[in-house]
Amino acid sequence: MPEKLFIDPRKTRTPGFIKFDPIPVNQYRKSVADEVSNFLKEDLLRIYRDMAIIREFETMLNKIKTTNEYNGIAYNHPGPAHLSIGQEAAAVGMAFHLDVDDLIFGSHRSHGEILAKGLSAIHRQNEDDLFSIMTSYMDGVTYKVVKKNNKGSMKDQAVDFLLYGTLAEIFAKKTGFNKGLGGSMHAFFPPFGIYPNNAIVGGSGDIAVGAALYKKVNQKPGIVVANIGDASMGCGPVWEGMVFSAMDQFKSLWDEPFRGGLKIIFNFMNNQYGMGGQTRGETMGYDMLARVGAGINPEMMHAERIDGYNPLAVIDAFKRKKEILEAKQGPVLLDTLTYRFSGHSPSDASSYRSKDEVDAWMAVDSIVRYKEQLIEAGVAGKTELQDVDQYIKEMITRITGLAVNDELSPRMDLSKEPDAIESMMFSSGSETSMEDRPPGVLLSLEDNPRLLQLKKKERFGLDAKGKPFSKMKAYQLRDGIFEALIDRFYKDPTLIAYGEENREWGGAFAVYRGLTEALPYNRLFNTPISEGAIVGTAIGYGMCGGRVVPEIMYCDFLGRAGDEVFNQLPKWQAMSGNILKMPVVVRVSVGSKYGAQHSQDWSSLVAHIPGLKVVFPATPYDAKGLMNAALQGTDPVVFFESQRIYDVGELFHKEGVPEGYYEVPLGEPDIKRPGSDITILTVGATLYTAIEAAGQLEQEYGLSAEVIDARSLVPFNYDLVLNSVRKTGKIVLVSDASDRGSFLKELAANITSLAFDDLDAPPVVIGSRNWIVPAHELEDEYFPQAHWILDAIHERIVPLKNHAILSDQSDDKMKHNAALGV
Ligand SMILES: Cc1ncc(C[n+]2csc(CCOP(=O)(O)OP(=O)(O)O)c2C)c(N)n1
Ligand SMILES: [Mg+2]
Repeated sequence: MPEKLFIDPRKTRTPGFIKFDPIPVNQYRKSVADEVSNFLKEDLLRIYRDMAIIREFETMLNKIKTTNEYNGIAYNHPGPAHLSIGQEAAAVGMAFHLDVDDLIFGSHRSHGEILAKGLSAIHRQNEDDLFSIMTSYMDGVTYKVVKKNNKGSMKDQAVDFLLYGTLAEIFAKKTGFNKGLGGSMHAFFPPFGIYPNNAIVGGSGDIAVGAALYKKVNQKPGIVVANIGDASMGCGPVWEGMVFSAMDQFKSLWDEPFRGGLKIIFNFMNNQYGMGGQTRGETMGYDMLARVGAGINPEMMHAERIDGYNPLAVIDAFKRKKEILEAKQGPVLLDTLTYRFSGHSPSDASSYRSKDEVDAWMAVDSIVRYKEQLIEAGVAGKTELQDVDQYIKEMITRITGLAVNDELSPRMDLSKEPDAIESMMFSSGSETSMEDRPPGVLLSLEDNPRLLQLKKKERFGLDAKGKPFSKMKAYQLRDGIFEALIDRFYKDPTLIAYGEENREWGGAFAVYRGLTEALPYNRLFNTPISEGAIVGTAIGYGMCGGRVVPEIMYCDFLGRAGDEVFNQLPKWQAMSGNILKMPVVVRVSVGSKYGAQHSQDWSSLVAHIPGLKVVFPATPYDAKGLMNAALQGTDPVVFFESQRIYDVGELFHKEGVPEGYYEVPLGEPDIKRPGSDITILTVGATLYTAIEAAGQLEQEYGLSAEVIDARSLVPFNYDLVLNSVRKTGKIVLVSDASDRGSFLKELAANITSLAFDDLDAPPVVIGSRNWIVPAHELEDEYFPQAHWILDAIHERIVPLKNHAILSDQSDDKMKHNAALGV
């Protein structure tokens, strides 16, 4: 099925010009007096109240950070507090028109946005809904503290609840919105549409796009706003997120009702500084941030610079931009101009800017100016607004008192509950489907051309005489992954898969052949070459409640998705206090033949990161069973697949690969060849190297080797391996990962500790060389070979009679190489 667009050389080679439309800059100049007839009085007052609440909240934190005291309440907060004093109008203006279903994502400086969106959500919800949210969220733990100390209306209590939940979270209290595991830079509260804030600059730039994708694919109401700083414009995830969000296919190839632009606003909270670097005039060259929209799509992302010092200008812009999104014309870029009076953090000496500059912005302080306008327009009197200020001070004082109180607001006691964080690293769910509705498919399963082909294949790879079937005839490892995936696509309507060349191409290495015919674009699509956004959007999609399989074409490209894989995917379940789930299975194909940047096995790097499950199947039976288990779970799984064995048949599971559904549990190694004299534990494709070595050991030296396939790196149940070592007293561990720092060293160290008395010699680890991967023709000198295993056994475990050494596997060689750093 070729692509739909015919690329006509005559048309594409025609001369012309690219034309840009003007990008509006600060076009809204109205004041309260101009708008008084267009707003309810209570709304105009609410704008003031919300800005003043944020100002007082941040002022309180600033005092606590700098003087350890606020209104007579003493407290020491050693953690971070990136304050947004000065930026209140931008936050409140952003939230004013957002519904509860509209989601915001943010940054390290997002307290103001949390409060603004929360206050807007409280305003929009009825008392019953608020009561139900507060009593059910974390079993009402947060609400209990608030309720005791506020006997006011449900809405009043809800405001206390918002302030308290946020502040307790900032102070790392168990009663905070994320049980204190998120803290200042990551606090969030999904029931009010407040999604993760991210301490990695630009981290929300692609995750938020995934949330918008979730809404589009699953037809959920609402838009998504990524509140990110101006300096994040220099970050890869932000660019990748914008490019991904503007893909032509949304408007051209996706079927109704999925067709149309993503409903996302990249709202750059442009306070004109990074930490101290000026984003205009120093660290970037865009002159005006809004200009960048012109580089993304012909609509120029409907980019605009707006005056974030006038809340009415921001409200006006969000109203107009929301309409654009609802008309499916997104994405949108807003350059919301603002300024922070506070330092980057309270310890900031502001050496990078002049006092004159700060004074000039303070002179146009949006809260002071708006207050004057309310009075000038006759909306409120001076004393009425003073009363509001007084009320807010009392409220923040009351909330601060509650949050610093260690009895009412305890911290997690890890000496009494040592497993508290441990138990939150994974959600460990088992969900056949993330939502109950029919899946969108184009074909019945019975008619799928690949499944029909597979019916003719041999599901056990050896014939009656033990001879392997031809590659054409044998059911292959790639078929196992395909069968698991297509099965889940027909069970879980939220499941989507995407990556580079996933559709017509059939996915990397033909794993997805047969899916294009079965699935509409909204469930299987090609992405830009944006590995960061491929994983980052999947994270956003997963945390919103969908199941997703992003694909990384070569393991070597994982580096491009480094932040997403190392910092985002593994952490949000625990950092949310287990509020979020992350049913994301990242398929990573491990290459060979293509040299230094296409052939590395980085499974060890991934296994090092807490919060990820890591599997590496080596047989068709395990590939299907492990993929089924990964897809049934609710945790992030990095699923490694070796290109060298995509076409192997099933050589171990005598009954063949079942046509029906079964799971191979994550974390359970498997004996692939029983033996009694020595154990060989393998990861991934080295299973076959070890089987070859085991054959030679038996034939040439009369040694019986037990070969165990690890199958998973994380989790890992040691029992099977320990039983084997108890029997053999010897173990060799083999994987294609580079030897230095390989995950095998972790396994070896633990086996030494757990089975010390059973071992005749220390475990021996064999990995690839600590080199660049050379050309295919030289690969045998790089990847572990069967004779390396024999040489290592001979040199380091037990001498093999008359053995001729072909490679140097001695301790001396290892020591020599370590000294050289290779
Ligand atoms: C990836 C990354 N690099 C650097 C930092 C350190 N850092 C924290 S905030 C910040 C400046 C961010 O500026 P901007 O995005 O404009 O947001 P603002 O602080 O102005 O709100 C930097 C460099 C970080 N947290 N993450
Ligand atoms: Mg900034």
